[in-house]
Amino acid sequence: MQELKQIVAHFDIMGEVVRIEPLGQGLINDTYLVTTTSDTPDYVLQRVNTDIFTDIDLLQRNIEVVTRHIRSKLEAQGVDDIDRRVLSLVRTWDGLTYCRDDKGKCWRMTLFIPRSHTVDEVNVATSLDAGRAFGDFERMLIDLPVALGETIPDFHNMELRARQLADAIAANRAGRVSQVRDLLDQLLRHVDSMCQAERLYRQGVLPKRICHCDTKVNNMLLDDEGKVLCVIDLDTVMPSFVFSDYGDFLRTAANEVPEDCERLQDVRFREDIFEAFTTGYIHATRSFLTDVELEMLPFAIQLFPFMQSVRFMTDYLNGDTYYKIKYPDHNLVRARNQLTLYQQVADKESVYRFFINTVKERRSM
Ligand code: GN1
Ligand code: MG
Repeated sequence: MQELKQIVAHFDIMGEVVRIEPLGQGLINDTYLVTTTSDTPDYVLQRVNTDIFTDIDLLQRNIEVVTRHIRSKLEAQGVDDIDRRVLSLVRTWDGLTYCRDDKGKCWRMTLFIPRSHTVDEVNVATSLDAGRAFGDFERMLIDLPVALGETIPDFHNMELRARQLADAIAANRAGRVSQVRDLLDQLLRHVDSMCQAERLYRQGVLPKRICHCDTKVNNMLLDDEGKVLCVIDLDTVMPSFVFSDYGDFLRTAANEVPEDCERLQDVRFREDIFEAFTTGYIHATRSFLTDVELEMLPFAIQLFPFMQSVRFMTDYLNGDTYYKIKYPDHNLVRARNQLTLYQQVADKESVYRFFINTVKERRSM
């Protein structure tokens, strides 16, 4: 606590720090809630994992540009309560959006949005709201006047993830390859078809847009009534296929169980959540999504559990260097869970497409 207090002292915050405690379940950064005396705002303090986000200046600049743009849109629309609808970065006494501690670690702060919470599960109503929220997020950024950098280059590039898996198999750093042959065979069988989007991009058929790229359920803040206030965790906001946002939300939200549930028989893709999220998302994005993007949304439903399975598997083979784990086989359990989810959605493309077309053609929602 004393060390964390010293870090907070670099930032221009209001009030006296009363308490600092861990917040959330992120797999990458370390996050804390900084509570101050009762009449002043509370804050979120985060240590940025710079092994993963190697260019902190680019990262913070992206977030600054995006939050400023969204804020000005909300102001223009006359939205109430703007401080609860977009993140606010806190500056250091030197006017920067992050600081380095004496060990070289990078820290940043945002205002804690009062009367807000995150959840790990959603219902139909929240999924409809979430579709709108992530769709609106893309829509608000469609006219961003400056180009954003890729905070993790090729983050959702399936060809890259496939190469990383192949490298991990070849290096066999943790000596685990022989134990997971069955799973690897299943993944490798589908890798090529899962790399369709990159091929279409090279042919100029599929665009990239500014996407959130981590549209997990717990990256939305909800108010006391369960309504979405805003989306958070903006580290991966960058140019990508819209599939990133559509597919990643359904990967977590529509899975009946968490991504690390060991009981594979309980993994189930919830069609009610799919329908609700799709309705909200298409409603918010149909003014700009191209026919190819719409046509390929069912592909995105498959791609994200598949890619996540590949990423967890790669980390497992590399000896768990990327994702935080709680026990030795944690990444393997996650990889199996995600592969199971992929298998469930893989042969349902026509069912999903039918629903998507119905929503697209509906006049109002
Ligand atoms: C990571 O840290 P968190 O939980 O928001 C990861 C996502 C994965 C997710 C899997 C930068 O996100 O891409 O989908 O774990 N973020 C990064 O749970 O790799
Ligand atoms: Mg997160």
